[in-house]
Amino acid sequence: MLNRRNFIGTAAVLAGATLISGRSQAASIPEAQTMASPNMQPPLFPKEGREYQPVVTLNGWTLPWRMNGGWKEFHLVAEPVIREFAKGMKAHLWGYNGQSPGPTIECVEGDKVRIFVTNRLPEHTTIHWHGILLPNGMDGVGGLNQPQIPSGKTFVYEFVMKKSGTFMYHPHADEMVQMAMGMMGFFVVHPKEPNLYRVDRDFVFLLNSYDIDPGAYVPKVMTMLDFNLWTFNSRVFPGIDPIVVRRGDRVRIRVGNLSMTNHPIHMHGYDFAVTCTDGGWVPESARWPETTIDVPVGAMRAFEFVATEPGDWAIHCHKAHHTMNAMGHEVKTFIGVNQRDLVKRITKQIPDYMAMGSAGMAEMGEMEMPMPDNTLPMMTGTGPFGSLEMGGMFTVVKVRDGLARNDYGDPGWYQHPAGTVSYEYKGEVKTAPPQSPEKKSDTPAIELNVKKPKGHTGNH
Ligand SMILES: [Cu+2]
Repeated sequence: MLNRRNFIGTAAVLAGATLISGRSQAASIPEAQTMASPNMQPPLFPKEGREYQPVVTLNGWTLPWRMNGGWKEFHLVAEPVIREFAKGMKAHLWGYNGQSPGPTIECVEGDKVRIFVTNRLPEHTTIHWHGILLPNGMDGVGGLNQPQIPSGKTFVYEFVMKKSGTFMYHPHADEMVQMAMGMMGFFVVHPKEPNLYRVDRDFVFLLNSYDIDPGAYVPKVMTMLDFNLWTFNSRVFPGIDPIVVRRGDRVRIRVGNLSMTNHPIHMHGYDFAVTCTDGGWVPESARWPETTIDVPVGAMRAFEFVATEPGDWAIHCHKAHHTMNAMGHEVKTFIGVNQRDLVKRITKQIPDYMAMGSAGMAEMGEMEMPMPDNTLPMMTGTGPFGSLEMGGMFTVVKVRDGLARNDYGDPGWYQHPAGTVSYEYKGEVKTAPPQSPEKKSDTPAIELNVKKPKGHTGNH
């Protein structure tokens, strides 16, 4: 008998059948793909479905998919991974499909997407699809929208891409631990109309930070502020891929921040327009110019420019500590201190003691010190003119003439045209005597008319 309750139930099932028909198709699962290399993989051009210019993930890759009865099917595997941060240092992280961050997921506005998530972590997890408009039960907050995915189980997420844009994915289960361990990825949805917002080169990377003691392999998950490794896609300079651009190309760079502090990302050589946030595309009339874009915590910012100026242009976080690798923040500042006498006395007690930083710390960029296994120098990297004295969130936008379309291979260092590099002045250097307000000058000195109160002692 069809009572009201049954009827509503049947209707709901029928409605579900037209919109989300998954269950029987979801009985077969695409084989999970994994990536063994931390190197940038070529963009994944779609073999079927709507056409788009695929993104390139710095030191990353894009998750392959298959079509199944009108659904684009992906298979993510949450699992422990070993990620190389740069040559000489590996970290034991949690990630997806062999790497951390996980592979970039790409699809098209209007696509019906089915994502299988297999949990191979030692504890439960979920995935939240940051910024994507979807049914509440697909939002991935463990305990609120779904039960957590237990170890060894696979859950299925199904939703229709309502809009194009730049989104992210990460767990919403034991979040503090799982995100500190590196679980995150990019989710790019291309516009249905392939020429809308089209660019020639489209780069993505995530900002994250880790606290890994020199010689250790596992990040300290309780750290809230004092991280020692600041990463683009869980890589540090000089391990980060250059952003290789053909001169004249229109370029988009999408930067997501799933770390615990903001990162002002500064690019040299250009001004750029901010064109997209994780909330959507910025209307053309509302785009604004910047040379630094602050990427807030839990947000994405995309910017675009036309690569008219050839060269090797730095791109980096503008917080100076974020372009350093592992260091102790307890190191004392010795600038201007003559440490010679001090060193004599200390070496009596500690023979290996080394005085550091009397004239700044640039010398550390070149110093070859014995280091514990599995760590990186605080500042490192060599360019065509010597030590770069950088680490962490730093890489180079390499704009070159004559690259092939979609060629992202490193072209080497920029060859400067003759007479275009800063050079040493060989003449005599003179210094004018310091100006002082007591001296009569053309411009009258401003008099400060401050009356001292009676009995004022000068100190409070
Ligand atoms: Cu930063």
